[in-house]
Amino acid sequence: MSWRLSVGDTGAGTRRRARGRVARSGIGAVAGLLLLSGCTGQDLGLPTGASSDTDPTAQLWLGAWVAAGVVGIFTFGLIIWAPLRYRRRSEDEIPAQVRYNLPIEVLYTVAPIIVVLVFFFHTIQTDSDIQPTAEPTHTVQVLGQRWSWAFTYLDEDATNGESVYSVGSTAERPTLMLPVNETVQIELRSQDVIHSFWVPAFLYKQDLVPGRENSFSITPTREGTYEGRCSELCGLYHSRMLFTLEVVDRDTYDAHLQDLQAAGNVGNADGASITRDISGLDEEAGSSEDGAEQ
Ligand SMILES: [Cu+2]
Repeated sequence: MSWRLSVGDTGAGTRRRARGRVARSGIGAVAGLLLLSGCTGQDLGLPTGASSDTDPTAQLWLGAWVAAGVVGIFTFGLIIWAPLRYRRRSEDEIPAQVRYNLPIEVLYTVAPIIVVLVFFFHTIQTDSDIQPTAEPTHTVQVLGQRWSWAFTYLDEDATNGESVYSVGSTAERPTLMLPVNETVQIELRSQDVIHSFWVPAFLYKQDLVPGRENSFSITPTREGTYEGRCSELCGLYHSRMLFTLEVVDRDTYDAHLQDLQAAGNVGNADGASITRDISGLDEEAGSSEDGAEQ
């Protein structure tokens, strides 16, 4: 009797220890995932949106995390549970040897397909939801060329209808200035290869494809300075293809355009000689300047 009791106690102790290990592994897995995501705890690593059209993307992001969390916990749970549940319990016992299990094979084929289809559906839906309905009041043409940007502000009132531009190089990142709470049409052109216009705080990016005119409109909602970059690998100095986005009040925006006009940056940067050597390779060769790496 006492022998049986002692065996029973040992079994319960083993189960408790096993449950403790499962709990610790689960907590470790969740903590690891959060750490990997660079998570702030609030937006799960997503930048705080700076335009009027970021909500659908933020919801998709959150939904993806919830789905990944459920699938992850279920999968890790099975991985930990199966070897514990079906472990060898004594020296002279061989656990049941299973060759195949049709229902389980169907399950792990069909379940991932359903997950992918659900992600696909929500991604398409989000993509159509984030197109703003407001009419743009400004148009900025973004010209990409290895490895920098030129921004042309088309037909602005502040410059009496003249277009003005600013241009950068790999050594000096250009600034794109946009007025807060006003809708801007962004027209994307490439002079050479495919680039991608990306402002992480807008939770949006779009490609610049040579020979094709892509565009989208956006309404910045928070004044501030934001990072912008090329997110399509476009050659040697792709990592230097950066720009600064400044979202400012309307007066500052108008003053900036007038400064560009006064500096003689009048016309359209597209095809202008200044953009032909935008990459600044000659400066690079004679310079020890490190530049900003992404
Ligand atoms: Cu690029």
